Amino acid sequence: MLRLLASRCARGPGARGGAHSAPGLCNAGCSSRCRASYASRNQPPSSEFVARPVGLCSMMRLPVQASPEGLDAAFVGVPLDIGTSNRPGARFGPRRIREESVMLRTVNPSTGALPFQSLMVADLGDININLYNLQDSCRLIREAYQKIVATGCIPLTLGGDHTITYPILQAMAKKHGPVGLLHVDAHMDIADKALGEKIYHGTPFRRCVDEGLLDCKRVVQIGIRGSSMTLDPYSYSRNQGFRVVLAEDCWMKSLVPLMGEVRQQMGGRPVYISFDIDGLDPAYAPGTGTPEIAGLTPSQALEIIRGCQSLNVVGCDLVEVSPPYDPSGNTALLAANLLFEMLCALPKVTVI
Ligand SMILES: [Mn+2]
Repeated sequence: MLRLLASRCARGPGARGGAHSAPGLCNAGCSSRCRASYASRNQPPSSEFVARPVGLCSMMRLPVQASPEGLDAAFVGVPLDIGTSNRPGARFGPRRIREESVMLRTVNPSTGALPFQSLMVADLGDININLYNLQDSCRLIREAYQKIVATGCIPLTLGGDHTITYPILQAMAKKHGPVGLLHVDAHMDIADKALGEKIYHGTPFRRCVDEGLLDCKRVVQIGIRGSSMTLDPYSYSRNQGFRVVLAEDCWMKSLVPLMGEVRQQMGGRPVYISFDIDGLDPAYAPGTGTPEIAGLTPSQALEIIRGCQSLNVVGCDLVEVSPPYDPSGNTALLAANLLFEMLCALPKVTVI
């Protein structure tokens, strides 16, 4: 009877710790009988039994909970955009990404990854930020991430502008020591300051270098392009030991060979993935703050993320989705899918 209920229900044990759910109810409105009948890990509900628009708007319709205790990985929103230099709107990114994530299913037939059979995953909701103070927002983000990673939970972050990666990496380095970084972006984000300010979305990796948060011999920046104020804008990154892969060196190529080299370079030590959606071409991802023409394709993005399988990934983010510039929702849809692919590439995910 229980087996029958489980196979027909297939909603998952959504009630586990659901801070925003009534006891016994998951995001899809599932009864407590479902929880008793199901395996011990959360998973997105099947659209065979639960209509896609049903449920609270969480990432992949996973249960929302306040505590990272007991989780192997968690989606976390950071709705901050006061570090943006041009178009604002990334504060709405996490909600929009969650909305489009309703299309995501449980397994990855392309890679054979079974993330929800391998890991306990939930949505931790959003980090509260101070909309009127960027420094204070960084403190709030750093403190929240220190608590998340202290439990062993791997955060997958829904941004938010790229400023947020700086306090996240502070928390990462506190736990793991200097980390390797796979950074996909149109921009290197290594400016020293703008308008006299040392913290905004153009400086996160400069600040990380200043504070020794990165293992600079294991930093790779992919998709870099666009006009500049100097003819050698790459010198700072290269002088730190970063590998800078320009977008034009990726055009019309598979990035599988590049990722083979990246895996060699990263080895088995901790790696953080920071994916700025503007690394992709604005034809695919127009909803972003600082678009640059002639970027990467979605299939190249998949090659990059899938190429991280087997690495010691300790955290990931997907930043700079700006819904006001994303009328079709395609940018958020792409972001939701890339976050799913990151989940599939985490260590301890079974691959068949
Ligand atoms: Mn960026």
